[in-house]
Amino acid sequence: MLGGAPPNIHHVGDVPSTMEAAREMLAAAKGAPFAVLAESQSKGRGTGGRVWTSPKGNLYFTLCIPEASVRPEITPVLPLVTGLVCREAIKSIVKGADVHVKWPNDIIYDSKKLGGSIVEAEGNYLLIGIGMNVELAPPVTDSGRDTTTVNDIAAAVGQPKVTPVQLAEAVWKQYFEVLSDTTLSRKVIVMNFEAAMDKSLILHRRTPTGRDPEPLRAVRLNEWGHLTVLKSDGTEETLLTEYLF
Ligand code: BT5
Repeated sequence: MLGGAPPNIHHVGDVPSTMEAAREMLAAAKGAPFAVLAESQSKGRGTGGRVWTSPKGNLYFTLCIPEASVRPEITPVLPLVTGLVCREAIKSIVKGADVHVKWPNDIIYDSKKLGGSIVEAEGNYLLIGIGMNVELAPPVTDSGRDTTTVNDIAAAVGQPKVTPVQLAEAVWKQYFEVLSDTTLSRKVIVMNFEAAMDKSLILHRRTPTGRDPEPLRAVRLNEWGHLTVLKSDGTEETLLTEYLF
């Protein structure tokens, strides 16, 4: 039923974070899906309290989905769904875009970070926060990897520039298509994510002060979407909650 819903996107200017802007709109939405798209954020955030640098020109989007529209089987892998949806949204606009994902929540192009997502729950809603660099690639201020933009991809494949509004509408469309597809099992989502991962990336565990020097490589995902990595001593380890640069 949600599959064909036209995008209900509230456009706002500068906000601290679209996550909080969306929270303030939940009561008025009365259980219907909606989204917030901001021009810029003064306190954009990533996971674990990290900063999401949010100048004007990029996409800052929070999609608010009634919890009841997400099959319980899918809920544990929503970060993976979100990465796949963002990848498809970019590919639907920039034909031939060679975009990849990095476990659990990053969008990658040319080994650089293009975007990321966070999933939060509030009342009867799931809040899917998505940041994608469209025009500007902000320098990272911590140990994160280099950054890139959707319009770097467009330039590389000789296609017109993309706007945050175009991308937001494509994310909306793809997200509800995925949620309405009742044949899409958790296993298939995990397989699709694994197939879209850039396994050539050198990964590092995040530590409270930076990043662990040991280089890791993604090997495979299990049915819950947990990543097994290859360590420098040749042994493997399955990560449950660690986040990686
Ligand atoms: C993420 O966190 O990648 C999730 C980012 C979610 C941002 C969206 S914007 C709309 C909504 N409203 C919000 O306030 N947030 C969401 P994480 O995996 O923890 O990555 C954070 C790390 O990415 C930082 O520590 C930096 O290294 C790097 N980073 C920060 N800003 C970046 C940017 N604009 N582009 C690429 N990398 C960035």
